[in-house]
Amino acid sequence: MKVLLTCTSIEDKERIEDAHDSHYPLGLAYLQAYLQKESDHEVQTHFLNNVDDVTCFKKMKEAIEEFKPDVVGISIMTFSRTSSYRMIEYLSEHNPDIKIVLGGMHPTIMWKTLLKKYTTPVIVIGEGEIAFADLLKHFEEGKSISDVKGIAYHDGEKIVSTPERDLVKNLDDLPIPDHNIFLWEGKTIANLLTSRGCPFKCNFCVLDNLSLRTVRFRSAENICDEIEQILKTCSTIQTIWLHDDAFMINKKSTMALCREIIRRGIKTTFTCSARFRPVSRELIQLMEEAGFNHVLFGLESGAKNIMDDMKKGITKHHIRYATSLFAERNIKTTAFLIVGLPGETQETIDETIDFVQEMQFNNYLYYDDIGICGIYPGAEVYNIARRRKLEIPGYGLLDDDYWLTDGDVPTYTCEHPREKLLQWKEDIRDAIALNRVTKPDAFLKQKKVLSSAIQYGYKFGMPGLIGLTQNALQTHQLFPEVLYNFFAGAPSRMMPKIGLAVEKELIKQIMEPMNMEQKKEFIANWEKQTIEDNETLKRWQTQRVEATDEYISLKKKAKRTLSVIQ
Ligand code: B12
Ligand code: SF4
Repeated sequence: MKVLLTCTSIEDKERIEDAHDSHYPLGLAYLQAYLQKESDHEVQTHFLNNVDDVTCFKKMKEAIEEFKPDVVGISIMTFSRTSSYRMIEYLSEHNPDIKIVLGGMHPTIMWKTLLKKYTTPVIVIGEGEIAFADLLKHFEEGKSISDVKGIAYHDGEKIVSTPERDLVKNLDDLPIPDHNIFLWEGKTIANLLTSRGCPFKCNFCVLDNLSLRTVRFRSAENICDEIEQILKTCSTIQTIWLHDDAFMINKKSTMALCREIIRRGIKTTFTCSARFRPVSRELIQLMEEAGFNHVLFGLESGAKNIMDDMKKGITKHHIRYATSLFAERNIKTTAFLIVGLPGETQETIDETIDFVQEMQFNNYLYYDDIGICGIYPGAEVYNIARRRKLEIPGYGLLDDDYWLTDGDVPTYTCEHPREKLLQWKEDIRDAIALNRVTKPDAFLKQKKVLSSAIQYGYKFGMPGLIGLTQNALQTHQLFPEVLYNFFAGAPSRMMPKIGLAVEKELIKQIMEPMNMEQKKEFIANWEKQTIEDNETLKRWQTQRVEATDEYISLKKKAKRTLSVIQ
């Protein structure tokens, strides 16, 4: 049979139109590889997430006319669902003989609702490799699909679902995903999964719907075979991104992977998203040796209550401990924040700013963007919003049928209006985003973390910050002293002085366009802020010392209760 696989256009405001270095859907790469190994079907995959819906539609029409598939499989995420709907409608109307199969996160969760709207597709619920191959075999042999596990479809007027299919137990049994479809010479990023699943259930996350909180790891050998294959296929790859649900969740597996990468002499860099626990000095050192140079953390909030309600299983102590360990190595750390999670208030926003700045002071955490809590079906926040009957202008009350409309993924506005959430987002950015440090208000909020920002700038080569620091050193004639301390083996002794010099340079820049009145006001605010900053710095110092003791006792407790992640 001829099988055409695709993932359709992501909604406009979310789409990144740079296909060159974009991430790609590993799910389809797994399906393609599995079908190629386990069947004789002719499979073609089209990656259309990054194009607008007109182009997406045109490319699919051409592919259908040329390839003449018997089956079209569409991978759907919530934010690509509307272009997928258009595809289903087109296929049902113009090519009714082609069988439509849907899979991915959105259909896995919303299969019932989807089948209310569309009668033709068959939906594969959950992991797709084995179920899809089984379904295709039934299609080919003309057999009833009622005994294919893990699917849902229309049987006449009735919507039926078959018994759940077991998750893939041993991930090493799956063939290595087919990266060739998504990689070409010139591409610098490749994607990889070392595990599937996460034992937690954060209130904004949907991932448990697919892997049912069951964590499975690939062997280090199997992963390294894939890495070597990627690097052989595409010589321009510089970084491999690990997209696991929860990479680093098991120290032993992470260390085994690092050791195998080192043993094989694999030469590339790795970026991973990760949790703040479990970590250890030994693990982070091994990661650096293996080539990990960027770790992205889901911090989400720095407020204790929100952290507890979020159910991520992470406390401020874990974060303090992890950031202090990462500060010792040359691994860039980025964190993500979400504004507007349930329970958010002005106090929790202030607490988040304070905590993030404290972390930035220990080891500068860089922030790419700050998200506003979106409501994805399958997440706890969606259930809360549904219960509270969130009103979405133009769409009435939020219920499952909302996802049959073309509406955007709504934000969690049960507790605060969107404008408030946007304002909080801006407040946090003012307090932590380096590119805002030349704005008077943002400067005042950020000045206490300047010296660690400078260290970060030098460590990871940020030209703007380096230039600013060089100028400050020159103007304040600090070069001889810096050199002296460098050769005396105590370069960090100079950091407070360097920080102050940069602060003075920034003050000069900021005050230049101001009139006398504005200058006076700014200086008064600066003085007030400096007194506050000194208090804050003292408090952070005490918290850090206290945190170490508390962390040790927490770790002992965690070992007993959460053996799965230790
Ligand atoms: C890589 C990635 C991206 C990449 C690429 C997306 C892609 N097309 O894969 C990019 C960078 C584009 C991306 C972006 C975003 N992402 Co993203 N992303 C991921 C990530 C980390 C990995 C995806 C992956 O490779 N999974 C592994 C494969 C094996 O699983 P899979 O894709 O689900 O496929 C399996 C099954 O679903 C099924 N299947 C899948 N398709 C099909 C099709 C058929 C026909 C069949 C039969 C079966 C089938 O079989 C596959 C194999 O078992 C996931 C988290 C995760 N670990 O899954 C989030 C995830 C998909 N992203 C998510 C979100 C929310 C986003 C963002 C909106 C985040 C944000 N707020 O900015 C943005 C979107 C905006 C944008 N700018 O594009 C959510 C999606 C929620 C939802 N309901 O759709 C996820 C699940 C993360 C989460 N914690 O909630 N993301
Ligand atoms: S730890 Fe990460 S993957 Fe696990 S539930 Fe929370 S957000 Fe989702």
